[in-house]
Formats: sequence, C-alpha cells, structure tokens
Amino acid sequence: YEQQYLDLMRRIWTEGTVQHDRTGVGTKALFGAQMRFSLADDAIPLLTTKRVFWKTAAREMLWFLTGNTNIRPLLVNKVRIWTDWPLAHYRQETGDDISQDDFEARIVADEEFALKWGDLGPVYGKQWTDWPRYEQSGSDSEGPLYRRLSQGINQVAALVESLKNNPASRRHIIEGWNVAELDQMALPPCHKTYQFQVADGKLNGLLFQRSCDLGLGFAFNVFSASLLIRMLAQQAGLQPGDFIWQGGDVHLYINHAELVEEQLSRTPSGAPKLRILRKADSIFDYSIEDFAVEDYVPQAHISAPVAV
Ligand code: THF
Repeated sequence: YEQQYLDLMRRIWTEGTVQHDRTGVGTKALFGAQMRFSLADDAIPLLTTKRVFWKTAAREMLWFLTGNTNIRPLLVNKVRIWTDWPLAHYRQETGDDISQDDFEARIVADEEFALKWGDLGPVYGKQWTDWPRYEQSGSDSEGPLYRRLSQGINQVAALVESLKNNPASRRHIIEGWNVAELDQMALPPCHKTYQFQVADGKLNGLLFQRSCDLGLGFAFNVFSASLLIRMLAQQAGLQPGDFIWQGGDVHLYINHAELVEEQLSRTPSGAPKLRILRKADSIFDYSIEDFAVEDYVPQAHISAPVAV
C-alpha cells in the first residue's frame, strides 16, 4: 500500500507544477489524486519508510472528538503540531519574540493565557461536534430574525446513529467546511469531508482532503482517518473495510527536498497492525491506552520543517 504513496511523491517531485503558495515557501503540486488502503484484519496505513509518531496523530484525533479547539489539552500531552499558528498570531499581535518552548510552557501553566492565545477558532472539533444551529426568534420589517442555539449539531454522534439505524444511507458524512465561519479559523480544514459507506457488514470510509502536505501531514492524516474509521466500525458493530483517500491540491514543499530524496531511496518494510484493545462506551470515550500498533518496524525518522 505504501508504494502508492512513494509513487505519488516521485511523480509530484519530478512533474509537479511550481506553485507560490500562501506560506511563501513554495511547492510542487498536482491536482487530484486517490489512494486505497484496506483496513481488514487490523491493517493500518502507517508509513514504514520513515518513523511516524502515530500516538501524536491519535491524540490529535481524540482531541477533535472532544470538540475542543484550544491547543492546551494537546500540549499537556506533549503534542506540539498545532503550536505554530497560535504562536505566529501571538508574536504578531504582541511583538513579543517568545520562543516556542516558552510559549507552550505558558499555555500549559496559565489557563487565562491559554484561553486568550491558545484557541484556533471554530476548527475541526467545533464543527464536528457543535455545528451551529439557528432558530427563528421573531421578525422585523427586513424579514425573519434568527437566534443561534446554545447547542449545535453533533455530526459525529449523528453519524454513529445513522450507521446503526440507516446503514444503506448515502449521507453518512462529517463536514468541516463551514463556509460562514472560515474567516474565524486559524486555518480552514484540510481534511474537510469524510464520507462512510456500509456494505456487506463492512465500513468503508472516504476522506476528501482539499490540500495535502505530502511530506509531513499526509502520514498523520491517513493514520488518523483510518483510526476514525476503526473506532466508528467498532461502535456500529461493523468490520473495517477500505479507506479511500482523495486529495485536491497535493503538494511537496520545496524545502522538503532532503526528506523527499531520502524517503524515495527507501523500500517499504513490513505490515503494521492497529489493535483497538477495548470497545469504549461511545465514540467519545476512547483514550490513547485503547490503541496499540503492532509489527511496526519503521526506518529512521526524517524531520522536515512545517510551513505555517
Ligand atoms: N500545515 C502544513 N504546512 N502541513 C501540515 O501537515 C499541516 N497539517 C496540520 C495543519 N496545517 C498544516 C497540522 N498538522 C506536523 C504534523 C502534523 C501537523 C503539523 C506538523 C509535524 O511537524 N510532524 C513531524 C513531527 C511530529 C512530532 O513531533 O510528533 C513529523 O516529522 O511528522 C496537516 O494536517
């Protein structure tokens, strides 16, 4: 399965169009790509051509499911992958040239500081579990007036119910792209749409990712999407089926040259498995101790800078 990834990486590196992206780093990009992974028999798409810190990705997924959008609970667990955005915002607003370490320590130690500077806006967790709802509260000469309800829609809870009660549905979807709230988000969702299908007692999942950092984020994105499918399958009493990954703008950052050259020189090794050790009471009750990865013998980690 990993060869699909290496092939795409090679193709983008040799044939991709050069793009001057938002971050100013520059990318080589290709538009439109698909990969398929089987999740049967506990198989999990976890790259072996470099070590991937899968627990970081799993903790991020669990954080999405809590609905929290503040980086504090991530940092408490030493997950630092979302710090760059609040840090850049803080530096820009205050002119304080604080280091990443000091900023993270302060977010963890000081709750008020975290509330003010650690929030990413209504990103994944918020949209997944509390998509805004409105109700007509009156009207005036201009027309109807609407009031935002305190409780939004929990798409994830609704999804588990629809998988159980209406498996043949073609509307098993979790959507992160709330058009009206994009401007309040530190970063609009990359893995924006998840769709699921129940077929032959199996749960298939498809992720549409509008923008994919193939060198860095991809390894996390495919692992966490697969983990989500596995948890949902367990909750709905289904077997894991296929995971289809669909990318829009798939790119390699120009400053990832070393990573790309090194990774393309390596050969995939082994077939990692993901075990879920316990069936949680609900999709919201899993914890990191419930997951174990076996037969994972990755090659050395390759570090690369993240474009902010
Ligand atoms: N922005 C960019 N430019 N790339 C991304 O992959 C990305 N994301 C999220 C939001 N914006 C993005 C953030 N997710 C790492 C991994 C995932 C991230 C951000 C950063 C990262 O640095 N990974 C390192 C180290 C991981 C660790 O220390 O645990 C790695 O080598 O994998 C994609 O959703």
